[in-house]
Amino acid sequence: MVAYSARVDQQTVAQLVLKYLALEGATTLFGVPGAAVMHLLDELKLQRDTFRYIVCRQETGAAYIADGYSRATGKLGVVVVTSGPGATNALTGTMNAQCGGTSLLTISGEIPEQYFGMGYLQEGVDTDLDVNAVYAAASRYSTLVTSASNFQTLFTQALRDALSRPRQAVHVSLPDDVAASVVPSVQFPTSPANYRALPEGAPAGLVAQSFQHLVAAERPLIFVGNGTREALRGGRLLRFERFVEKFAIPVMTTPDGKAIFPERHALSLRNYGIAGCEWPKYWLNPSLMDPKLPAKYDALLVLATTMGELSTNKWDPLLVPNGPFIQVDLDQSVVARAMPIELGVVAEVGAFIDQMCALGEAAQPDEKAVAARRAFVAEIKRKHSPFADPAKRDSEAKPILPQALMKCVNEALPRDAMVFVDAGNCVGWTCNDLELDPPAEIHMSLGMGPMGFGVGAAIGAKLGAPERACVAVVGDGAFLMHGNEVSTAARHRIGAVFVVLDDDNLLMVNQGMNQFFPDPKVWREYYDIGRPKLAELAHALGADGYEVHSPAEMRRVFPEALAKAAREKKPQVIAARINIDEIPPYYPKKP
Ligand SMILES: Cc1ncc(C[n+]2csc(CCOP(=O)(O)OP(=O)(O)O)c2C)c(N)n1
Repeated sequence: MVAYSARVDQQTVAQLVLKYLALEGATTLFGVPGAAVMHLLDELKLQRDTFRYIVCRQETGAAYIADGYSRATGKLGVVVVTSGPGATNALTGTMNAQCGGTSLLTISGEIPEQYFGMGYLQEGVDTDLDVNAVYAAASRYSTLVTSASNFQTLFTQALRDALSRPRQAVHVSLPDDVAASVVPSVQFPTSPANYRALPEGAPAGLVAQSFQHLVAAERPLIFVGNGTREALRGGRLLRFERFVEKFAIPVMTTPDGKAIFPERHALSLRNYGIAGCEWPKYWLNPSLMDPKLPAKYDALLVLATTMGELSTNKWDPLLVPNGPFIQVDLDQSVVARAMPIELGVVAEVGAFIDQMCALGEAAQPDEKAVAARRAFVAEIKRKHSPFADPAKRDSEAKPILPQALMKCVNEALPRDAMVFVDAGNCVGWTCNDLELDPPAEIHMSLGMGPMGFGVGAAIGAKLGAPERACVAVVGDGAFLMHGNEVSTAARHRIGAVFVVLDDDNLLMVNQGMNQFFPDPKVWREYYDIGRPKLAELAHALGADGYEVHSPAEMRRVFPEALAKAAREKKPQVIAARINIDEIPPYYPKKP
């Protein structure tokens, strides 16, 4: 008989927690310790040959670090924090992981149950704060484990939800006395397959219908979202490339999905949406290329994007084709959420792509149509730069134009680098001015866009993938918000690299307010941040710090920092003084 579980005797709940995490391969945990989680912390210490508990500087940062770790490794990100303020601090990072599609488990300790409601320090159950309710409103699943007897049911539910597809964030509140309680005997699973399963299929009939729509169109387009990232890592990408080449179907991505499809591929229209590439609009509206051509393309296949504001240019009607609009997603709640479609397909996107490629391999394209499409995409690229302002990318001006800074970053990035983008103008500049191909990856968090995400995520990713260069592109304001985690990186010899857009301002908001309520001088002074010395701050936190003022300096310093990060496993912070007058292409150009 096959054993689905084995008997385990005399384990504490804390030991069982770690047994489950070991089963999931989740042996690196992040957080800030505290009293309400002490039995779990003690168990982590006792099992320190197996488990690594990375003590971070603040719990939100810990959750961003766990998020980056999960993105780089594919494993569950785990955050362990104390009750009360520890739990609430971790909330932003946890809800951001939910919104960004990362598997994240936040375990917050809770005070012993016998003291519920009595005014115990940092209680989060029966007083002003209800931690479980707070997390229930901000993540996929939140639970309070009230006894050893319900621990297994509740904890495996958390794992099932966190590691589902799409990936999600969950929370478990664990009172310290429950963590310490001994379970005389339980049946323990032998593999995660004993308590969770993943969706694998795609409905063949609907894939065939989608394929027919696509190949029958004159000007079809595929729109790739961040939800395809895992499916298109590795071998399947090559097959997908052959498919689009055979039928000459151009591919654009969302900003979060940037570079999942190689941006230098002949059929890549790069990223659409916020500060996107210049190319997609000419495909969406061919009459921009030639007034005799139609003002609309005629078929859209959307693969695994939630079609949020920044991915769709606020649901631009231009995105709606004059023909079939097909949306594929595993999460049926986002299919047709904000834009009506013709055909919705609930499917695992990898299976969908496999089946579509198989249909393509067996089919014969209309060679004339294929040649015409190929020529049209090539013409778009010949006539138009992908960048909003290509000359500025080449500028040697001082202070550095952000476009030129991105070019310097681009040129020195190793081919398998991972770039993490924070919230601020770093979004606009990376979206518009970086060009990347797999295996390089660029990660954003544009559902929530919290400041500090990129700082933490680059650290977690570097810990998870030490052989890859992990680079955060971040504003000075966000760096001040969560840059203390550089100290975590220094303490644990994590050589992440931080490129800080040093403009002495909360510039995205300054420029945004000025766009809607023009008053340039006042906004600039209002959101000025007092010229902090970021390179010195970096030194103080245990990193190497650099200040660069020109592209020439950046071309020298950035490769040096990358090399030092790899060689010495020491975080590197480059404060790049940029020109504050440059505005990313967020806003339509004034005529
Ligand atoms: C946690 C959080 N608070 C506030 C905001 C709103 N916000 C978006 S961008 C931005 C300015 C960021 O400043 P900085 O990091 O210096 O980047 P810059 O815009 O100057 O490039 C702010 C305050 C946010 N996204 N996240």
